[in-house]
Amino acid sequence: MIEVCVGDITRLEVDAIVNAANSSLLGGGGVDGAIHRAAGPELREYNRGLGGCPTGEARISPGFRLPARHVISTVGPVWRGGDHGEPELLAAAYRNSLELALEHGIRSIAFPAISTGAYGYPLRAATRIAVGVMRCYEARFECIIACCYDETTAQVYRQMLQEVRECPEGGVAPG
Ligand code: AR6
Repeated sequence: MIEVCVGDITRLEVDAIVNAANSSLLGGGGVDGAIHRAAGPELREYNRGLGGCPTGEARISPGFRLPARHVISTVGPVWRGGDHGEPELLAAAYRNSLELALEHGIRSIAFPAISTGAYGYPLRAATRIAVGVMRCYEARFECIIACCYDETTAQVYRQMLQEVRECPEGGVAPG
């Protein structure tokens, strides 16, 4: 099941929340800042030992003071016009987060709209990729939540879930 919710991802009681991090994994603005504030300084300390994360990959940490049991940090691409491998890297960020979750027995997981804030990825194009990958993993989780910070983003997700109803060829929906 894929669910769309509107609100603050740091409040969700799920097995894992995903962080739209930067490659340092040491915190930043946006959802990354919110997650580090809510998890406490232990998250930064723990992540220091992970030694960073390249774009498209994912790393796991405990949730510390969060209601979520784990934080999966992934790094989405910075939008540079669309012909610098952005779609593949964004799909990889979602896919690698979900694969890591499966390895750790995670059954419920919530994602923010990765790369669509400070990293500038156009919302509709990013959402098509997010939903495409989520469809491919849907059956292996109890629940995959698209946690949108605003209603506009949630509307785009709801519409995309109607358009992309199953796992697309190659994991990334065309267009
Ligand atoms: N809960 C859910 N979604 C949120 C929250 C929240 N508490 N706060 C913001 N969002 P962004 P990016 C939404 O900029 O584009 C950081 O500095 C936000 O409205 O957080 O991947 C990192 O350190 C938007 O829809 O992430 C990196 O340097 C979405 O989360 C860089 O920003 C993603 O926006 C990553 O940029």
